[in-house]
Amino acid sequence: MPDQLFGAMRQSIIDGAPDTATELAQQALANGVDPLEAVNQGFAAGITFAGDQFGCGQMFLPDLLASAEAMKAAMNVLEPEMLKHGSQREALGKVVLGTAKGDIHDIGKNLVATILSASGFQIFDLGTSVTPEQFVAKAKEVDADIVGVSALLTTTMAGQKAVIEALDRDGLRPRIKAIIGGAAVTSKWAAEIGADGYSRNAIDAVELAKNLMGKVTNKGTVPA
Ligand code: B12
Repeated sequence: MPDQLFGAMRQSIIDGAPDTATELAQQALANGVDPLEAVNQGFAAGITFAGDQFGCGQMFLPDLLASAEAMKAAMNVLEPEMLKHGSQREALGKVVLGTAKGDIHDIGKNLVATILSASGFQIFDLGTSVTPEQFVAKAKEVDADIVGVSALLTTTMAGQKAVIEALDRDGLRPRIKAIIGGAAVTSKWAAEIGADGYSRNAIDAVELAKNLMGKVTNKGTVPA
């Protein structure tokens, strides 16, 4: 039964059918399916397939937009449920999140925000196309522990580097840790730009953030 449901979820995204995606997400919750599993095994598989089709010219932008709309519709049902499942309410740390300048992809970044929040982090989400100056200003304003920058385009990955450089310029690192992610990003790129961490998905982002917090419990005394 879940396999069939996951298959239908995947297809609803490929078809760009938000109403069906909404119904399937609701059905999953009613049947006790873990919302994260519904995303990973169902809906995200659909958006990845659509992206691959787009990448090789088999799908055009309006269809990809329709797929993204369907994905958003499913996430609107599932994300509040993931937040409810978050048992830990003690604040583990403050995370400023956003998508790099020039980049409007936010589905993955929103998922990271939801899972981190459900795991006990306080999230300050700056949205999409965020400049390095905006990241720095928010990090200072809220006394952030971690700044996370998402980038889905090879052209906007440079924005991740710019945020790290801006944090360094203001002397905010190493106290504030910079983490990056997004489909185009690799651990090699993370190392190259001196990021404090990288993760391939939202679940690993939680481990990453927790590990980094372990290292920064005594603010200001962490060696470079
Ligand atoms: C959906 C989508 C869109 C939607 C975005 C809707 C939205 N609100 O986000 C729309 C249709 C608007 C769109 C537009 C464009 N897109 Co687009 N899009 C995608 C697609 C299909 C899926 C992305 C997605 O949501 N994945 C699902 C989520 C759950 O996964 P994720 O984003 O990877 O996030 C996970 C991890 O990466 C990680 N993560 C993400 N962020 C962060 C941050 C931190 C700090 C951490 C730790 C972890 C982390 O955790 C997340 C959750 O597990 C990808 C293909 C792909 N395979 O990625 C193309 C893709 C990224 N797009 C692409 C392109 C080219 C474009 C356009 C330029 C197309 C155009 N000609 O206009 C525009 C860009 C506009 C802009 N300026 O940003 C290319 C990029 C090529 C490249 N290498 O540069 C891709 C790869 C498609 C392709 N195969 O060609 N797109």
